[in-house]
Amino acid sequence: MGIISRAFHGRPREPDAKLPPGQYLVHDFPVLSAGPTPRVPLDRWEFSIDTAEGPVHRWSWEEFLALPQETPTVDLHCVTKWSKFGTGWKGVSLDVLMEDVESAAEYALAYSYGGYTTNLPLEDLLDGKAWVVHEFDGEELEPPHGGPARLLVPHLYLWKSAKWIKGIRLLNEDWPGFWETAGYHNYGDPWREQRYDGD
Ligand SMILES: Nc1nc2c(c(=O)[nH]1)N[C@H]1C(S)=C(S)[C@@H](COP(=O)(O)O)O[C@H]1N2
Ligand SMILES: [Mo]
Repeated sequence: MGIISRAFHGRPREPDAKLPPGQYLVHDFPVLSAGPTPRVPLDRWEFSIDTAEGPVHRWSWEEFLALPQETPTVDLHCVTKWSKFGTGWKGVSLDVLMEDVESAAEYALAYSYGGYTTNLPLEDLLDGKAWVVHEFDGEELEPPHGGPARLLVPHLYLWKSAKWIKGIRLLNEDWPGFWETAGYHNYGDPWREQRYDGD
């Protein structure tokens, strides 16, 4: 008996420990955008870390690509209930981008070309938990999925992973972003099913 019958007679599958409550698995990669896809020419692209007083750091596309790169493989969880396992990315850790930023800020507001914003505690961007990525699955990131570059914060619902990212503003108080002011949960932990305000 070959591989097929072995798979057929295999142990019943365990409930998937990698799937947060209320989520189902997809194998395609849905696109969810609240507006049109902004087109950002690379010679005009820039990414900044800034405070209310102004930019602390700013990188051109070439400068950004010259930073140390990582290739995280992560699971994605969208608040609309699809999850996608084992997605492969390439980009720069927020730990690198924040390396010599002196700030007592506790909050971050990611903002994008096109005007999208999303807020999160600064600590959720640090310690290997977040990246600004520019490649997906070995190819340059397509504009519908946030190219040239998007934020990737896989431990929170995917609306926190701002596409077409332009910068991160460091703040002493929390400023709710686009979906957070529209009734979504302020934090968005998929394991605690924090989908909407009040969850
Ligand atoms: N700039 C921007 N980023 C965004 C969004 C958006 O509308 N604009 N949508 C968010 C939401 S709700 C989700 S689920 C994911 C979808 O990412 P994808 O289109 O690559 O699947 O992007 C997030 N980042
Ligand atoms: Mo979403």
